[in-house]
Parts: sequence; C-alpha cells; structure tokens
Amino acid sequence: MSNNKVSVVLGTQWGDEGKGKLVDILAKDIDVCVRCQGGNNAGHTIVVGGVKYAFHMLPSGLVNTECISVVGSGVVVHLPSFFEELEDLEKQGLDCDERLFISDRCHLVFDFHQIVDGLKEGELGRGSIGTTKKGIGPAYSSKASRSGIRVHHLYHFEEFERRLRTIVNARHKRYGDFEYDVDAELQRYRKLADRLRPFVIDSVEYLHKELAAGKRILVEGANALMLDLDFGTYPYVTSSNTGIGGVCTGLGIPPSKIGDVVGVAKAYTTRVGGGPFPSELTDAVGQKLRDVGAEYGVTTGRPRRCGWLDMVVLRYSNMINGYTSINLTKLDVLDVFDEIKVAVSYTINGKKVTSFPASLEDLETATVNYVTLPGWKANISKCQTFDELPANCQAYVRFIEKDLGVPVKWIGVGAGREEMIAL
Ligand code: 2SA
Ligand code: GDP
Ligand code: MG
Repeated sequence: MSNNKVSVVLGTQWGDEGKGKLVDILAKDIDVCVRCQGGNNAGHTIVVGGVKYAFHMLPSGLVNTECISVVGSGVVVHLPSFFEELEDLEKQGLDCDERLFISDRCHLVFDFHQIVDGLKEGELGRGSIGTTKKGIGPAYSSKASRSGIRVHHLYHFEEFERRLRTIVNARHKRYGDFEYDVDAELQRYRKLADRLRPFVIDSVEYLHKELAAGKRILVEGANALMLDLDFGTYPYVTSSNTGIGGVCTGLGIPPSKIGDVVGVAKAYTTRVGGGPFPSELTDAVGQKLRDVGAEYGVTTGRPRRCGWLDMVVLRYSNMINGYTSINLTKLDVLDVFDEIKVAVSYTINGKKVTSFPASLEDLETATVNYVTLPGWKANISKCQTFDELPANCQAYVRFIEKDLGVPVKWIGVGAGREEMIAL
C-alpha cells in the first residue's frame, strides 16, 4: 500500500466477497482505515485465531489495535447501532478507545427511517428490493432531499429538534400514522450527543493532514459495484455509490490522491435480496455453493442466492472502478466441483452482449454463455503459495486474470486471516 495515496478495497460483484478479511490483512501495514459510504447494512466478517468479528458500520481496521478507524462523511449512521457495535467489539476484547472517529458531516439514520424502509418494502410487495431494513435508503433520501440531519446538528440542539420534528411530520403525511415518539427520541439523542462528542472530528481536515504527514490510509468499501446506485442493477441496488466515485464523494478526497484499488472478487457469485442475477443457479449446484460457502447474510441471516462466476459483471465492474489488482476469494469453496462454469457473455435478442446491460427487461430475456473449466477436486485450504495449488486451480485463476487484464494478487483459501495466498 502506497504512502501519500489512499488505497481502496472495493467489492466487484453484489457484496459479501470477503472485503473485511482483506482489509484486516492490509490493516497491519496502514495507519488509518476509513469507511466512505453505506451504513450498518454492511456485514464484514473477520476470523482471527478462530474468533469471529462481525462489522456492520465500523471499519474492519479496528481488529488491528495499531490502526485508527474513521467513519467518513458519506456513511449514514444509526447512533444506537454505532454504540452497540462498539460495545460488542469491546466485549470481544478489542480496545477501541481513542482510535475510532466519526465525521461531523455524517447523516444520521433514525428509527423512523428504519420503519419507513419496512413500509416502503411492504408497498412494493412482490417487487420489493429485499433491503436490510436498516433505514439506509430512507436516510439517503432525506440527505438528497436536503431534509437530513447530520452529526454536527446534535451540537446545536434547537436546530436538531426543529429538523427532527419537521422530517417526522413529513413522513407521517406520506406514510400515515406509524408509532414514533418524537419527544422520547429527542431525550435519547440528547444523551447520545454527549456520548458521541469525543468521537466527532472534521474528517476532511483530519484525512488530508494524515496524508500530508505520509500516513497510509485504506478505504474499506461496503456493499459492491453491482449494488451501486448509478451503475448497479437499478432499482435493485443500495442507495449509495459503492464504486470508486463514492470514495471521493464520501471522504472529500480528490481522484489524484487515490493509489491502489483492490477489487475483491468471489470465485463464484452471490447476491442477497431481489433483482437480476444472470448466472444464478436455483438447482442443487446452487445449493451446494450455498452449503459449502456458508452463504448466509452477516446482518440479516438471509440465505444468499448463488451462481457461477460472471466475467461480464467483473469486466463491467473493472471498467468503472479501475482495479489495480484483484483478491480472488473463497476459491476453496470450488474444491468439491467436478467442473466449474464461468459466464463470459450474454445473448440478448439474438445479439451477443459483452457488457452489463442497463435494462432489467433485457436482462430477463438474456441467455448466458458459459465456458466450462475442469475442477481440481482437492483441498486447497492449506496451500500457502500459488505453486502449491493444483494445476487446474492455477488455470482457473489465470483464466480470470487473462480475461480481466488485472493481476490477481491475493487468493483466499479459507475464512481465517492466515488462509490467504499472496502472489
Ligand atoms: P439496503 O438495505 O437498502 O442497502 O438494501 C438494498 C440492496 O442492497 C443489498 N445489500 C447487501 N447485499 C449483500 N450484503 C450486504 N450486507 C449483509 C451481509 C447483508 C445481510 O454482509 O451479509 O446480512 O443480509 C448488503 N447490504 C445491502 C440488499 O440485499 C438489497 O438487495
Ligand atoms: P464482505 O461483506 O465482503 O466483507 O464479506 P462477508 O463477511 O459478508 O462474507 C464473506 C464470508 O466468507 C465471511 O463469512 C468470511 O469469513 C468468509 N470468507 C472470506 N474469505 C474466504 C475464503 O477465502 N474462503 C472461505 N471459505 N471463506 C471466506
Ligand atoms: Mg457482507
């Protein structure tokens, strides 16, 4: 990871590629770990010495006790969850004292946003997005419509109260009479404001000063490119820019300060929630991927939809994010398959399509063109170098690398911190 430049870890597919694990590994060589978008909809799992840590809103860099962590201004924060997550980590023995900060520009997620998230999903019925119901979409809606409430408002409480009453009234007008006690909420937030005060910083000034001092900064992307508000499978997306653009807008860092951009790609594909997934397997093979890969949501416990690796998705994701290297993860999950398929193009209305289409209607009629590669039918979880991997496994990695034109620098062969091959 380079000095004077910000390094970035981003999800290349629909999330849950194993970003948290890579961030934790890189954290030993960095000074500051930052989240730039999303909220506690994310679920990043880290396994160290058999102990499992689940991160939702806080940066995964916290596992490394030398690392400072910052919740950047583009993140939407549900304060009660912020403190719950912190308490859970401290109960697991992580001392986070004086090494966790939050931007004064973060927008707040309130319980009413979470209620509205559920109501909106209910209105959509069968076409629902399948959100995590953490209030992420409604909070970013408040932000975009300029009625949001930011962390700094907590310290001008009259303004905070005025804004809260106004926004809750507006939501009642739109969604009718849901249960929400504004007076009790105000009392709760007075206390939360005091508790939060030591964590609050101007993150723009902080990060730029650290960069100028030669500190190494690592950005932990949450969710993934195919869930990006602009470039994902809209409307089946999250409500933030999960791609490289979200790093600049969510931190106040210019593109010229961005160095390495590591794309984390699962060796197959998963997705949680609704929306198109061209290489999805709804048969026994998909179930096998789910069982072997333990594909269940970290935040909601939902079973993840599973399918083969899709190079159309990865190439599209790379065009937008410009990966300088790839971390291929969960390659060990493919150990049990006789043969492995990889999607290389789609055919839509008789035409071969090699980039990811915008229209969900077109995607629905797409047939997926696969190539089939031989499996390796061997346990790779103990392999520590590329050379130790079986020949067919090496060929699978090289196939992806060649198709994408980006070097694979890390290969995940198990959930543990040490189960990662560096190339
Ligand atoms: P939201 O809640 O508004 O962001 O949901 C919108 C869509 O984004 C998807 N989404 C996710 N997809 C994968 N993993 C996520 N985090 C958790 C995890 C998910 C979980 O790590 O397992 O526990 O279920 C995540 N967060 C949001 C979501 O499924 C919707 O499709
Ligand atoms: P994130 O949201 O991208 O950080 O990923 P999640 O934590 O939601 O999901 C990835 C899951 O796979 C977690 O349970 C990880 O512990 C696990 N994992 C990460 N890398 C590997 C790997 O290389 N092999 C296996 N078997 N599991 C992995
Ligand atoms: Mg996850």
